[in-house]
Amino acid sequence: MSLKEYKKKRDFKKTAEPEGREKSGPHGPKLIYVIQKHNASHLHYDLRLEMDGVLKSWAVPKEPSADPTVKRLAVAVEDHPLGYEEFTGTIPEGEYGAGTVEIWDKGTYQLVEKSEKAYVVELAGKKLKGTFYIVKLKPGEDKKNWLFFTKK
Ligand SMILES: [Mn+2]
Repeated sequence: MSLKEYKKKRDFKKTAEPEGREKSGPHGPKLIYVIQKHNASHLHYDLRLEMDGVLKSWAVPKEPSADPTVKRLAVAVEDHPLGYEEFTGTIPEGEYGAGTVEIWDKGTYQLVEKSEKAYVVELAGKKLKGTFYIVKLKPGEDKKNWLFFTKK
């Protein structure tokens, strides 16, 4: 887990996004869960889960769903710093991710299971609640594509 890629992509003199610090310990007694609606060149939803001192992140091209018949593609992106869960506003034109960011859902979560190819989490948000799965589409390959869904 590292913020190197996050920092490399951004000019903190131009964007109001948090510069962030590497942290080793947990942020608080409960792990952070957030989904930010990011209206950039393509509208998407950024799913972020606190893990090992950073926010592990996936970009979900379509609105996440509490409907167990709906599975969403979730593309792994760079780790974001703790504190990013509070960020809303506009990333200026010409900067990485230019566009608006708002909170779509926010809360805490519990990690139920974690492996190379899947995370099982218990989300306690306002829109999404209960057991959700983030499953790698092609286990074994270095692919960024995961699926994000719940079950009955
Ligand atoms: Mn984004």
